[in-house]
Amino acid sequence: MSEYILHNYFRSTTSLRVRVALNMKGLAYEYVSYALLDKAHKSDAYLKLNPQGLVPAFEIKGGEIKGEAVLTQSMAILEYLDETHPTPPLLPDDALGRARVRALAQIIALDVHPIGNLRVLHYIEREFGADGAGKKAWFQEWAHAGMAALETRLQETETGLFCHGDTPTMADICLYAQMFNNDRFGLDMDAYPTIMAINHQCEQLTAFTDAAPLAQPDAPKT
Ligand SMILES: N[C@@H](CCC(=O)N[C@@H](CS)C(=O)NCC(=O)O)C(=O)O
Repeated sequence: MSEYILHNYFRSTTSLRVRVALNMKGLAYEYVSYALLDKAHKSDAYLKLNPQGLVPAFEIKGGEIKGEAVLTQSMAILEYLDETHPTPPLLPDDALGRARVRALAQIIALDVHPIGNLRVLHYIEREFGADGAGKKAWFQEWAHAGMAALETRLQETETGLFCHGDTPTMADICLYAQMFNNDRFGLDMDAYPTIMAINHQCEQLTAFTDAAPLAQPDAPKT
């Protein structure tokens, strides 16, 4: 039995972040899928793991010595994995660098991702009558705001092949994951060449591509 269980869903980009980090750290885990469209993440059993009713949840079965725990919130899980398995690091070793990487990651994780979430889209549909085009316009408004700010920040000298230097950090993990949402909503990325170049670098790494939605066991077979 694996020490770790990831409660997640193939298309969930917050889950994808955790999958990349686990792959980078070389940690095996059990994959448990929750079909979001079937509301599997709203079952009583899942709400005991994460009362927010959102994936992912990360279960640690460390036995008597390490104890057992369920972690929620993908960015907190990433920080936990980095603290407990420091190699390779997901954050730079200097405080200013860490602040920069966290800020880049949070442009996506805090300011862009939440507005495209299923429950938010369902709400604007239900309460304000937003149709497919309306939901797309809603997503694109906020995603462009975030991508434009990120592209500007990536002009800073600290940027290398990746968001911060030449090795991937949690900022790259968030960037790579968000690209799948951008793609689903047809976001035009022409104005963001640095983001595209960094995403291309991520696509060269199996830790990233093995975490991609279509590489997961619950993805539809084509
Ligand atoms: N801030 C949370 C967000 C988690 C989240 O929004 N998960 C999405 C999938 S990417 C979800 O469970 N959505 C289900 C819903 O909206 O009902 C995190 O980073 O873990």
